[in-house]
Amino acid sequence: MKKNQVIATIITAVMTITAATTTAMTAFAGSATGVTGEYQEYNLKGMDPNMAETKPTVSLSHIELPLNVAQENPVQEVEMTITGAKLKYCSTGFHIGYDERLTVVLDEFGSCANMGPAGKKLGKKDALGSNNDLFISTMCSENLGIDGVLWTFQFQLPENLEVGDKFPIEVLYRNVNGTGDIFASLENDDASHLMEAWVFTNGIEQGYIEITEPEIEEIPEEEPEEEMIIGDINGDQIINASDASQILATYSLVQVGGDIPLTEAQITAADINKDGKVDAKDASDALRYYTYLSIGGTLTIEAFLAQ
Ligand SMILES: [Ca+2]
Ligand SMILES: [Ca+2]
Repeated sequence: MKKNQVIATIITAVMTITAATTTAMTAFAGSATGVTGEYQEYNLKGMDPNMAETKPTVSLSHIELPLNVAQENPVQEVEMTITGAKLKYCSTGFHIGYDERLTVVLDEFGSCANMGPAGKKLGKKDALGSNNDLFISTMCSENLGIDGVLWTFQFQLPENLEVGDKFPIEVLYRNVNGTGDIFASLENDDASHLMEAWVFTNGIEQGYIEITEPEIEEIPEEEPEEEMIIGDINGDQIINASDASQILATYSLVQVGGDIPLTEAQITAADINKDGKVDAKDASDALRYYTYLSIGGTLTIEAFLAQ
């Protein structure tokens, strides 16, 4: 096929979108999946797709979104990815049907689809249908289509999402008045026909956006607050000369510009007279109380200091 013929084919394919939409409306009214259009049968014309040398896969994203993530990000990008057809194709035309609850988000140029890296060298055309479908096509004067993301689409999710909602996005093969969707090489020869037959009978992986259980935000378990006895700065449950020493050492360290080497709880325990500072007075209170206990005293440290 000559370049001009290829372009003509593409243009014809683009032109048929209106007709295709009309067909879909009459052929199908609603479905369990939410895609309004139907997948028409591909006419094999006696070909066995298994004989194809090139067996590409055309897949649409499978997106599983926790409910809260979907609510925060209601616009989702869906990709159409080609695999197994590197430098084997140039002319393509696909109808994409999507769940009637989805809305296509047009870009700043008014396009309903954007070319991905796999189609970098290809000419392109996209058109939004009127029945929850769109049509995308490519052309080139060489087989410069490669593997990877060929197209991306942006869809807006509806409000009132629920866990378990599933929004299909599907390739819908269409043949409108003899002009079918295509996946072809420039040569458009028998190998190309077999490749296309494979794609439209075995090579489609349909896509969807599914809403899953909301993600529970992990709240880090708070460290249980250290229960410390006033005066017991080293936490061994007794108040003695060691505590007094450590309070004094802390005071000295701070006096020479060091950081207080104590936890919040230790600082609270060390500030025995509760004046907001850890200093020599606290150290001497600890030592006094220790001495008091050592000679048989039974009051709590608070009661002892209040004397
Ligand atoms: Ca102690
Ligand atoms: Ca103090």
